[in-house]
Amino acid sequence: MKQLLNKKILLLSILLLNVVVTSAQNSSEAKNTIELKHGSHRIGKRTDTVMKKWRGYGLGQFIHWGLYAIPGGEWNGKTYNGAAEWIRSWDGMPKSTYDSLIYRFNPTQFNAVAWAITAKEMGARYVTITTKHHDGFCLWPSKYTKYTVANSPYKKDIIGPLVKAYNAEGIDVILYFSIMDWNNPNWRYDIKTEADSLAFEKFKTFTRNQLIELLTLYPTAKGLWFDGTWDKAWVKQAAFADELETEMRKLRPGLIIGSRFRADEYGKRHFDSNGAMMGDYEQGWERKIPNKIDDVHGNDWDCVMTVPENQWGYNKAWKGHIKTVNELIEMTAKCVSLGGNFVLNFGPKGDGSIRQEELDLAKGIGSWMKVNSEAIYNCGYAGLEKQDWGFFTKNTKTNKLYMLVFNVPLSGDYRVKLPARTDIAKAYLLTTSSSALRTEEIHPNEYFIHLKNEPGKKPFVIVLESTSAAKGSGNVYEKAKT
Ligand code: JFZ
Repeated sequence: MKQLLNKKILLLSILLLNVVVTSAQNSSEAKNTIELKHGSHRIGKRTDTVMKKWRGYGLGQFIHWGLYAIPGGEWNGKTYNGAAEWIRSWDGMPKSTYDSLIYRFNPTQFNAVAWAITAKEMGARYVTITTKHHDGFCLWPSKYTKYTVANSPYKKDIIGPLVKAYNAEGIDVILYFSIMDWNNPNWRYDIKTEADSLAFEKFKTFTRNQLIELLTLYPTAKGLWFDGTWDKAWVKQAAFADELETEMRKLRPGLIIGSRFRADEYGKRHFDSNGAMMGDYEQGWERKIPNKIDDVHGNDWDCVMTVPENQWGYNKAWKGHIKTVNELIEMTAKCVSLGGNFVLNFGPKGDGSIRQEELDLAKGIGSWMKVNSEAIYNCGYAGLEKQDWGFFTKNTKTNKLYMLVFNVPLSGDYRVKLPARTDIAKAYLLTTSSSALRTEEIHPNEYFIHLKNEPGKKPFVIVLESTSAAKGSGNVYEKAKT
């Protein structure tokens, strides 16, 4: 009897162990699970309406604007070879000279409404705006430092009018905020002495005050985009950052915070020591796009992209490859096909105007989006095998399937593999829904869609309507028994 009971207990514990191990693997792909106080606080994706909306944005705009737009990557006739917004870190420009740029900040051409209209016409559904970059200059009149727009010749708030103008166009705003602050005397890269520790405590209070101030002044902001969080001093603040995140979420329920805000108590960033993502979406896709769905580990994510390579702030002399309209549309399609959003960066000039190259790109993307945004907005991963002609997306509300074509096959045959027991009911061009394209079943659940190729200059979309089929169509032979 006792033996039987022991056996039962053993069996039960094996079963339980299995459940624990598989759920840990499913949730975080963790091999070992250790107890964490300041790791991830949520398993799986957020399911609330704010995050669902974020997931469906598809296309966004990033804005990097600050004092660095005035030198635009050049100082005293010399060119800085790094990212324009990092010019203060360059020996070629003395720090005090950089900091005095505040007295030259007077963007007479700045027009918040014009920026918002440009974004709207591009088809962006959210915008991330730098409220304060690493240089510490605040585009809002912060009470907690003198280094703000209020003390520049311009005097006025920039963030408020931008939030208002973008919201008026139906575009949600995310506030970019750099924790690292080169202007604040209490900022430290690391904490090595008692004095460092005292200074950094003050810096933490300052950071908290500014964040609460931003959320209070701009209550419609949907989220915060954190940056400058990689230095040791901040990485050591797991408890403080965790508490601050909780406080901000309490103040603004639904607030969206990416994985780049805080580290866990072992100093692990983005993903905690158990491999679980911290925050609401993965913020590591910077100027790079995942190649396959496994790369995103079931997480929400967005990709932020520059027009030339690694220039966020305004740089007078763009060098190297400049991305084209079609290339940027392809990146948008690729991101959406893998369940992410694509965010294109703009670096307005020191006078507040947007450079012509960026206006042209916005216009070009926008004219494509006007026709094809149905295949981008509220769309995501379609669960189908990737094909050479381009990307599949699927509308999460209507379940409609889209084929976004970037590489036209010379044969005119577009291969599609559907899951078992699904048939194509209808295929048609998004622009001409009334005429169906000819489809041919070539293997069970595998099709060619035939489309006479016309030399086009723009990527285009084929809509697929599928139905579930109880049996095969009977049009193909049985599989060989190998
Ligand atoms: C940061 C900033 O330093 C840069 O100026 C810009 O604002 C950009 C959006 O963010 O740069 C980074 C941050 C993280 C990575 C790369 C560049 N990263 O994780 O690969």
